[in-house]
Amino acid sequence: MTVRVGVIGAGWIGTEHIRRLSTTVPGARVSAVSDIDRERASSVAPQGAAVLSDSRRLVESDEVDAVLVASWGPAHAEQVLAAVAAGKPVLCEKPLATDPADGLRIVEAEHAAGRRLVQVGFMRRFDSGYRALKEAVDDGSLGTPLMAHCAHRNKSAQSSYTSDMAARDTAVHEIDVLRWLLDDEITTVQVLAPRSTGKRHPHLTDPQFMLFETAGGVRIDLEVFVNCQYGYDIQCEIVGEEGLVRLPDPAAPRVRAAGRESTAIFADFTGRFAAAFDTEIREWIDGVRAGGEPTGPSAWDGYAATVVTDAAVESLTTGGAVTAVELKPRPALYGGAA
Ligand code: ISE
Repeated sequence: MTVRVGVIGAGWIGTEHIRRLSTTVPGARVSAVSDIDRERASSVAPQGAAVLSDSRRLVESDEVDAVLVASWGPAHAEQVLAAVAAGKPVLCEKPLATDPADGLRIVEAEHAAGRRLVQVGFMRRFDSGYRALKEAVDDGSLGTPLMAHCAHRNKSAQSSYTSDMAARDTAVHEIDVLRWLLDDEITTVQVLAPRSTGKRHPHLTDPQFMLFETAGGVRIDLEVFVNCQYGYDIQCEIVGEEGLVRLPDPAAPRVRAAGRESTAIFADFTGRFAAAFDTEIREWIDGVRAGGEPTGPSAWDGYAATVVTDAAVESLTTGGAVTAVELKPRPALYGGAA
């Protein structure tokens, strides 16, 4: 069976996923593309794919078996809810929702449907390095995890990047991947602002230093620095009672020339996580073809990440810690007791 995928959103990530689905992921093809800018949708749609400006018509089309949401973040929740209502598997680029209440509506819609249909595009869970960290944490070789030390560094941020995006658009990846690595929920958040870099746009607080604590007592520190200048650099170290595991830097050749040795550093996430995106989309399609429920990040993970990023923005705004990050009871559909 070839999965006919409808892609909502013809921006950069939507175009990238259209390329993946059309060239590198077996068992899928793009049967429809929608964008509010119909011309943009038409410019990236594969030959033979329907071109629409109305995402709801795409979701309801008989030519669409599964939906990939890659539109503007605030539009995600309604588009995901439409896919759930249509009973169609949906992969939604982060964020699942820009408001925790909308994330909860999606959780409740899946709960009512009695099955998972939603997967959220936290692609780091598909990165080979993070999967190796998960194995080391799960096999007990570190002992009980105690701390995590992380850094999320971007080379530079555009003028449209705002201080709250450090949590909502950037740190959200660590928030999800650490919940997954530790199998734990984040209950406390504090955001501190070191001296700002002179390399930032004036409106931006950059870098930001984020401190988290989990329900199980693990302490996490995360440096978010989106104007680091030297490259795209992601670091993660989990420290346990008996050992630690560190995210490997991507393999890169060591060049010796002119009396120096150097290795290249990726410029942005598109190169650093290209393989993770490929794996994420390939495994999603494999799951849809098998007729099973999605196994990647769930609507609950998307909801939880939105609650925590809201708390981080609140802490940045007030300057204080948010010590009671509260989630609704986790439904059984997502491994909870509710
Ligand atoms: C971007 O949206 C991403 O998702 C990248 O992974 C992250 O590194 C970057 O800071 C975000 O703006």
